Amino acid sequence: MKAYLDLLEDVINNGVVKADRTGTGTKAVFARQFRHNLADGFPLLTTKKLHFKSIANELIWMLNGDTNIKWLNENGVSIWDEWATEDGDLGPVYGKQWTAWPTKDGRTINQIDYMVETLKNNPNSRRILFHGWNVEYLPDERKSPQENARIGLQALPPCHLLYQAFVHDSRLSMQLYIRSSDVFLGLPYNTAALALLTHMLAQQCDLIPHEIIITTGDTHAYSNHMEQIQEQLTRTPRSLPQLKLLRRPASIYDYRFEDFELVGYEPYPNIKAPVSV
Ligand code: UFP
Repeated sequence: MKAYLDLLEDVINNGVVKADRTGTGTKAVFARQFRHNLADGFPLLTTKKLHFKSIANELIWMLNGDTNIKWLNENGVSIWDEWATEDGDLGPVYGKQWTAWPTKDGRTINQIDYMVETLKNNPNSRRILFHGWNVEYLPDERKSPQENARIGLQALPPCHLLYQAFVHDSRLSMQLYIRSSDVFLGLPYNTAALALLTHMLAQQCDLIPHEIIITTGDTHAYSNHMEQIQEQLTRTPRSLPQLKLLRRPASIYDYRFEDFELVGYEPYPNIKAPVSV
């Protein structure tokens, strides 16, 4: 994951000082891209320990179209808690747009079904993608996340927006566009989740997982993450773990955390850093 550490250095060295919504302040560069070949291992950072269970369960939750934190909490994931209403609701966030995008005549469209079907039946298509940025449901920025969720808007607008697949020689590559990327806390999660989704889609569609490419828009390091980033840059990456899929579930919606085994994940200790809400 040298590409990731290079990106951290890029943001630190070339970032402009930029105020942001949270009031914390950032150093930011605009528009970056990095790629990783999944044949080289599963891209879970080794230079600090990541909680793979949160990453996997959040992805399973999104694929199931769930937008309430109850199931996440029951499965040991608390990353969405600050944004939910007292009932645990987040409004029509990722999972809703991915699997039940509402239409003007009251139907819903499952973009994940479309993705799987097209990968199986028309892998040369240049239209194999799904999108989370449904402008009708973006939050009203004058309201709190909870107020937005209560009136049927998203508690948070999506950060990872647009997922596109490319198939050649039965090898599946995936590109993800992230409009706003917190390089220290968010990006390692987003990278591992994209890799996991690529493995799952490949398994379901009899393809070989190949490359993942992440393209970021506002690519930033928060001013209160600088020491943590310097610490991380002193660490030499170790060899990446391998991901094993222990079962072939009936569909992309039927994975459980127990279906994944990470072999050889030996990271440095986690580095704590404050989240700007
Ligand atoms: N963020 C990520 N990745 C995510 C996610 C959030 O990096 O998957 F959900 C970060 C980016 C930014 C903040 O620092 O969360 C969102 O704030 P804003 O909506 O103002 O871009």
